[in-house]
Amino acid sequence: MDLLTLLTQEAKQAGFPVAGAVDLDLAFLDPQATFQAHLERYDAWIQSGYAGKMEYLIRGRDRRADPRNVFPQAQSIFCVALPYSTQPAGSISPEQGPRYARYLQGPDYHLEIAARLETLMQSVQTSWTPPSNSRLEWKVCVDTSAILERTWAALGGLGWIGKNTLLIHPQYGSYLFLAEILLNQPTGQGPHLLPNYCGNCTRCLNACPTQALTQPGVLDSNRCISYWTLEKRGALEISDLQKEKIKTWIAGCDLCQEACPFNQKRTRTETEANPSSGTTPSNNATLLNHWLDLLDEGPDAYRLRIKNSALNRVKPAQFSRNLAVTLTNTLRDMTEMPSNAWNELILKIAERRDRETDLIAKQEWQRCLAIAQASSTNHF
Ligand code: B12
Ligand code: SF4
Ligand code: SF4
Repeated sequence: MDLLTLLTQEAKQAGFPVAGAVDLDLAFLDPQATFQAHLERYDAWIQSGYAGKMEYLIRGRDRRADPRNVFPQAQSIFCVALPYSTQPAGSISPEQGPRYARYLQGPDYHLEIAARLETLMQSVQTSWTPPSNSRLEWKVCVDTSAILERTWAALGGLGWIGKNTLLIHPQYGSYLFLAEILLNQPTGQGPHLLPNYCGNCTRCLNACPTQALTQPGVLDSNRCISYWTLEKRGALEISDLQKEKIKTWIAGCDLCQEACPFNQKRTRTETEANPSSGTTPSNNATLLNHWLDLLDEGPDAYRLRIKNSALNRVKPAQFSRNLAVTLTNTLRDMTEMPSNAWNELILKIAERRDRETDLIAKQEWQRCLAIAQASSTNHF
């Protein structure tokens, strides 16, 4: 069996229903120059300042320009996609608690996917004989390597890049994790793009509350809720009006994906066929979703809670800041709350502000307290 067929078969068995490969020299010599066009887009994006404070994207530019700068022996790249749960995470009711991005459900995907791909490669190594005088070598990348993951996935035929900038598979939609195996062997496969099925649709652009999608396929991170809540450390450096747009998204944002018809299609298929999803579904113990429980939680308890979750990217002070902002955003809507519940909430917010040691988060708690006091008086 040839290497690509074996890899694809093993990937399916390991739970990756979508996979494909590209040889690097075929991609670089492609007369359509698709890879070069993607790289130009990347450079233009960085030049526009759309990376915000994500300096690692600027630092890693040259590694992104050629995967051989990440793994010198690389001759091909095998790309996989793992669908994650389409079920909303956290609390759907703003009065009750915050929302989390869907991808945060279940264990940390970086570790889980890397472990699965390493096991897959051990199995491939035992059953595939490389050409004489060579041995199979590889490097597994999951999100954190300086690789243009969506570009390679698109070149490998896993999906197209939508107007929301995400890789979309016609059947699985965009609720997907992407990962790659850099291989020191060729697969014989050149770039093979899927058609772009976005057509005249602009639902994602319309659904984005902050106009972060400045034009189809271009995202300004400085305006993106996902960037603010997951990546931006310290002060948010945005206006109060922009803070209000965060609503109850405490970590990540799925609005430009919820709007996408290709994700709704998958949700429907799942309800009909109920196939097992790629990762473990919602776990409320990890994605704590009640305002009062969250108000009581200290930094150590937070660290323990998110230890095995991808939420560990969000540090305790950052999470505390996000909690203050999202709770503030719901206070004016808590019209039905009885006066004793308001008193309890205000007391807890004041205690949280007093306990907070991070200055930025403390400022957000002070703002939260002031708005809680004002909102409670309006209701009585
Ligand atoms: C930085 C980053 C972010 C930033 C910036 C997002 C962005 N759109 O670039 C922020 C923090 C905002 C973010 C948010 C999210 N992210 Co993110 N992020 C990344 C990361 C680390 C790098 C992305 C990057 O290089 N951006 C640079 C810009 C220039 O990329 P771009 O606009 O998409 O354009 C590139 C290509 O898509 C292509 N291209 C796009 N359109 C077109 C059109 C044409 C004509 C051409 C020729 C080329 C082209 O050219 C560019 C060069 O590669 C990747 C992992 C990785 N190593 O790649 C994950 C990754 C993109 N993120 C992911 C996820 C899940 C998310 C969120 C959904 C999380 C959430 N729920 O909050 C959101 C989605 C927001 C959104 N609409 O993009 C997944 C996406 C999976 C998928 N189906 O595509 C990735 C791949 C991680 C992973 N391994 O699974 N993310
Ligand atoms: S993740 Fe949210 S804020 Fe960012 S582009 Fe999508 S809808 Fe807009
Ligand atoms: S919402 Fe419409 S335009 Fe946006 S990515 Fe999905 S299909 Fe494309």
